[in-house]
Amino acid sequence: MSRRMLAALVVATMPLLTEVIAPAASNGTACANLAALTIPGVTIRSSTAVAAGPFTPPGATTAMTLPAFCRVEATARPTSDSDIRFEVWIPPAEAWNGKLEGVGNGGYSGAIGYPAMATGLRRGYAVVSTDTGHAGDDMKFGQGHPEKVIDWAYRSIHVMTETAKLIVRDAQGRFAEHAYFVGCSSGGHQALTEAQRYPEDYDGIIAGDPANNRIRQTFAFLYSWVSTHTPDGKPILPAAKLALLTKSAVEACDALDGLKDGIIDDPRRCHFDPAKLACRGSEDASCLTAPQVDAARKMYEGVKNPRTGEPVFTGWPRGSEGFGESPIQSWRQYVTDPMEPMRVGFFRYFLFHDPNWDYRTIDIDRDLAYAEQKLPFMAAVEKDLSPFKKHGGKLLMYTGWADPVVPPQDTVAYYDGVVKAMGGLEKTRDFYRFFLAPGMGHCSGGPGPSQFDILTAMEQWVEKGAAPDRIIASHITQGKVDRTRPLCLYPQVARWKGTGSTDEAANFSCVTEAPSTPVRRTGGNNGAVRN
Ligand SMILES: [Ca+2]
Repeated sequence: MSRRMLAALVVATMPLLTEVIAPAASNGTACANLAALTIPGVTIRSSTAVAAGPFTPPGATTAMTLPAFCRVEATARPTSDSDIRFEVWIPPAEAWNGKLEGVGNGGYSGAIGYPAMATGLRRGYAVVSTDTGHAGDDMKFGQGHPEKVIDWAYRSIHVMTETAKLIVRDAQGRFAEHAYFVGCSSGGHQALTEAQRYPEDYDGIIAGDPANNRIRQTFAFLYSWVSTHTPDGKPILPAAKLALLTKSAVEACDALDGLKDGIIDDPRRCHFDPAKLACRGSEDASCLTAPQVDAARKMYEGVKNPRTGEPVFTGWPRGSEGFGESPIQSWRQYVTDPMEPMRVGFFRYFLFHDPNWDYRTIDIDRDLAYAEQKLPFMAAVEKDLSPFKKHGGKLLMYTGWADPVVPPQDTVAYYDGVVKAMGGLEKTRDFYRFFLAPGMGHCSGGPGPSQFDILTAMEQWVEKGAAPDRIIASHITQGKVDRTRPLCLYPQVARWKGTGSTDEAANFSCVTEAPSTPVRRTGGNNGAVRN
């Protein structure tokens, strides 16, 4: 149902509320009275004015400090099996920036994204987030509930967005002037889904490290797990060997970009072979056994169709193996640590409807074809974005070159595919711009600068017509900025100008071709040589 049709229904069913009950500061409806709002298929469970100060969201143990807002809890049931919970937080009229922000989720998370909502609210946005139609990260929710799988895959974000627009309109007495969606990981998948399926939902969409090629990515998780575990399920590559791989890959490839700064600028140019680390005698901390070499090679190479040899999904980039202490900063969290292949529930509960399905029985040729036929909506890979462009929408995408969860090569391939479908780079950049972050992990962290304000870039683009050519990113250690760099408009890359600190963004240019810059040694992240 279109926004106009829904709006007409709301107006028709409650002509008095919006006209008569108006708080002093606006022509909108007082917070408590929003509970009486009637929207087809939606139940408003509560609407409460929350005073400025500490607020502890459901499921959290610590309070966050928030400005005053109107908290609306609602449930949408677009199908009889749907139970899509979402919250809309609305600033008071005088604090509202006139805009709506939808925030994305992570993983198969059945949880409202309160921290992201808080960030938006503090900027003056009305914000909305959903649990995507189920509670918890366990994929069992899909067993026998195909409609809930659809709610997770694309419907919940669309429904929360349409409904939030109406709730905000009622609260403020007018529609938001602009709507933005911001998400990373699964949130990046949701972002691209919105651009592909619902081109009118948002004026600006930010897709970070998007896990949009979801079906093939899930097959890659399974293949990678099998490749990195013994037949009885023991991990072949311990954490220390993952760190050794990163250290060795960076040593081998750091200077390829002309600057020895601890970052592999573009891992596609890095062909470090783990066989270089093969143990000559017995295994020790500085070498890899033959099975470890083989496992690492398979991780880099990616999945191929066993029958045709065609690539199914790219491998993971060199530099992503183990660059940090936490499991998400390495292959551990999604590949080597789990007791079974990550997201094996996709096969058990969504695809084969068999909780006992054994991953050892997979036939990638046969089962991939089946999955893409049965669950095509699980992936957001449509490359013709003409409807979104025609609507005037703007799309900003970013990803980390050292992402150990969603391989950046696949994100690049998607963007290149869109460029082809849309008739070239210029016709794509008009509405869709891509920024790669060298040395950044999955959505954040890593040796490269990974903190940047892309929402401001989006606001400038949508509201002022200023399309971003570069985005300044910071690397922060213990709260202190120790390096800044520009993230360049793809396919441009950042190159040091040859003078000044290599830790300051101003000393870098965004260039299309890498010039033959002399190699400069800086001794890691913190020990840069300054001119
Ligand atoms: Ca480098």
